[in-house]
Amino acid sequence: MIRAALIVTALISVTAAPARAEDPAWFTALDADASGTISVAEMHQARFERFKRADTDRNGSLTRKEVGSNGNWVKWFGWYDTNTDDRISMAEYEAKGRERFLLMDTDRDGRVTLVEIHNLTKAHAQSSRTRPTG
Ligand SMILES: [Ca+2]
Ligand SMILES: [Ca+2]
Ligand SMILES: [Ca+2]
Repeated sequence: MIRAALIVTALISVTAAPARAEDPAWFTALDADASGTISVAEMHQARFERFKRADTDRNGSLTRKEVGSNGNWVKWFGWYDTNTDDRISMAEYEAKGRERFLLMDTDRDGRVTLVEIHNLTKAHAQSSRTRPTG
């Protein structure tokens, strides 16, 4: 679970623009209906569009060449590519997206709020400070 929190925090930090801490730009960008929560559908839509933009040859998978110099993709390429065939398929991308959403949706109501993200970040900060063994 600590490892999961680490992944989420790392993903948040690479996605996040240096906006106001209480209202990050990436959150408002994802929150299409400005409800203050991100639903699975909103998350899915945003992620799908990002994938489509990167998939320049439109074959439904991303190669290292396609992700090119995009730092976030390059950094997380191996994490997304679960079957290590050196390409990220839509299915792999979706699976990781769901995994990430579930990690952030701590009360499992199908929506991610800023409070949940803040609690997660705080929990991570605390676990780093106390340096648990194992
Ligand atoms: Ca492609
Ligand atoms: Ca793959
Ligand atoms: Ca929730």
